[in-house]
Amino acid sequence: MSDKRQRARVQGSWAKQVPKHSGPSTGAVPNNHQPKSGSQPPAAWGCGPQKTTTTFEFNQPTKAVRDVPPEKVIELAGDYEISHGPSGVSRLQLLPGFLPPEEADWMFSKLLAELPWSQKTNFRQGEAYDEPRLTCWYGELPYTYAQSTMAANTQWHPLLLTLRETLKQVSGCSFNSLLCNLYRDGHDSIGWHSDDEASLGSKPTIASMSLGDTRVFSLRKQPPPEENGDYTYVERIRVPLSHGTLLLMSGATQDDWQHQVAKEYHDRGPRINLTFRTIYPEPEGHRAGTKLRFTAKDP
Ligand SMILES: O=C(O)CCC(=O)C(=O)O
Repeated sequence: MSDKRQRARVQGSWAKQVPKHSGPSTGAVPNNHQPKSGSQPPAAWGCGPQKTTTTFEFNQPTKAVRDVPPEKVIELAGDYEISHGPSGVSRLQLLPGFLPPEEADWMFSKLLAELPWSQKTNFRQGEAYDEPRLTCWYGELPYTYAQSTMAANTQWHPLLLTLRETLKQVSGCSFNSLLCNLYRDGHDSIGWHSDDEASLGSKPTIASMSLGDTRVFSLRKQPPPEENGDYTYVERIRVPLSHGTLLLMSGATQDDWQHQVAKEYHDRGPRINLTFRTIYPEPEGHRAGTKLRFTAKDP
């Protein structure tokens, strides 16, 4: 029987619906207990109390309400101290238009056509997966990350040697190696990580040159230990990297932040990213590709 008919039958007429009380929005729960009365017959008999009382109990929220910090955007040329912490100052330097457009166009098409691009297979918990991008490596030493090694390659493309020299003037760093990434379209990506392998040394400076379509370079702060690896409330920064832009990461950036280039679900053209680094021989007695924080703790 419908609620309306039930009320009509009980009350002998179309009864007014008991108004719903609106309680406080947080921490309040309805308490619809009927008053306990031994002497009153139940309402269903048509002669008991007709009114249903809705009361609310206020339960103090057990956890403080926390706001997710709004994502910051860095898109103008400048030096940015993105955090100060026990590991030191984390720094970004952004130089959009570092290469003039014609030079960037020319370099992009040469490198796209002439570098030895290939797809690397990495490992996670023993499972192999193909990287969702193409890469190539230059340096006198091999480079191991994600449990897979890129062999030493001293056959530098002449254009890359010229660029390396220019970057030395700007950054003061003598980079001895280079990881090149080719994102073929918006579906290619690189997941959250830090460039913090022991072979890159402590507080590395990394010079990252972008050519081709713009992609968003995102950073998220490492959560404090009490968050148990939960990144929900950490600070986030997005940096759009356009054709010809140079980004320098230095100080504690690799200790205190992670970065990624996420997949995009609208059309993106190809993009080349060149990350110049300084690489050192793997510390003695350590497995290649070990993260610095694990190496530092070991005896
Ligand atoms: O493509 C980029 O801008 C980032 C590349 C990167 O994170 C890396 O090579 O470690």
